[in-house]
Amino acid sequence: MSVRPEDYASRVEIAWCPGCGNRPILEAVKAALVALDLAPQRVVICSGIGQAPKLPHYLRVNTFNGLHGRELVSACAVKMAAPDLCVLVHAGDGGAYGEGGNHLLHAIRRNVDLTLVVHDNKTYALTKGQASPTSDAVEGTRVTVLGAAAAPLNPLALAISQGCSFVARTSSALPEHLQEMIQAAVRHRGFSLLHVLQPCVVWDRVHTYAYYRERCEPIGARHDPRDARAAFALALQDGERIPVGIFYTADRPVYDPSATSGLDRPSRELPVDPDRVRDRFSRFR
Ligand SMILES: Cc1ncc(C[n+]2csc(CCOP(=O)(O)OP(=O)(O)O)c2C)c(N)n1
Repeated sequence: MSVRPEDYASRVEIAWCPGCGNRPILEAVKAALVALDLAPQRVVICSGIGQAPKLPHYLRVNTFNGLHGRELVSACAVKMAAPDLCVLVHAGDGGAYGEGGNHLLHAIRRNVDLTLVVHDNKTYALTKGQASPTSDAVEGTRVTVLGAAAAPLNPLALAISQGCSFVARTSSALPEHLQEMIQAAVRHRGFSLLHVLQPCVVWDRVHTYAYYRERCEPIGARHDPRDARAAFALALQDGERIPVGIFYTADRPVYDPSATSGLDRPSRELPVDPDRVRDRFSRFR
């Protein structure tokens, strides 16, 4: 049986602004999962708090909606308990690189087999436009009126420096490329970081769809994504052109806690004793 787009149709009304850069990401995720023939039952999308983390609400899919910046924590737990499921994480640049920065480092280090899609609108959109870890000049925001005081983080250089086993960049302004990159990230075995440059139509008047369409440039065929130094240099590239595509891939052992947990099966397959669970929870009453 092949999977159809209707299988992912959710009845939840979309609360994002018209033209929001999250919308093309939602469409591309749906198209990618259908193209990969992944039934919704096989997919879990974890997210936290923010505009980007609303994405799984708009798909008929398994979801865990947790705390801001802790989306990787729940995703790692899901993957440990049910390694056969396809796990994605959707986070804003604030959640992924600010509040959740610590978790990102350790997910990279462990090489947990999941895909983190970061919706980079260069602002804390849900809380009304404060500077985020990737803000450069925050023009148009009524909150951070003097602009960002600190230099922006370079998430791709950071991830490559830590040996992240898949690092790619794309944009909401390039829907076909976006879908292609999501498919590649999901297919990769190990931790995938997909950085998506997206406009925020309310709080940022600079980084529009046209801005990204004019500047994004596919990485040339001469780049070898297995070459960490070349990937790092590409990630540091500064200027008018924004390289998009796969920066870096590496074959690294995937995190497998079964070797040290003493369990012979994923915890999802272990029998559950309801009395014991009730007893555990009663301690927190
Ligand atoms: C630990 C914690 N810090 C701060 C907040 C407040 N807060 C909720 S959403 C948000 C901004 C989200 O920005 P981002 O993660 O970039 O996602 P976006 O809304 O831009 O998609 C903030 C600061 C929170 N809920 N929890």
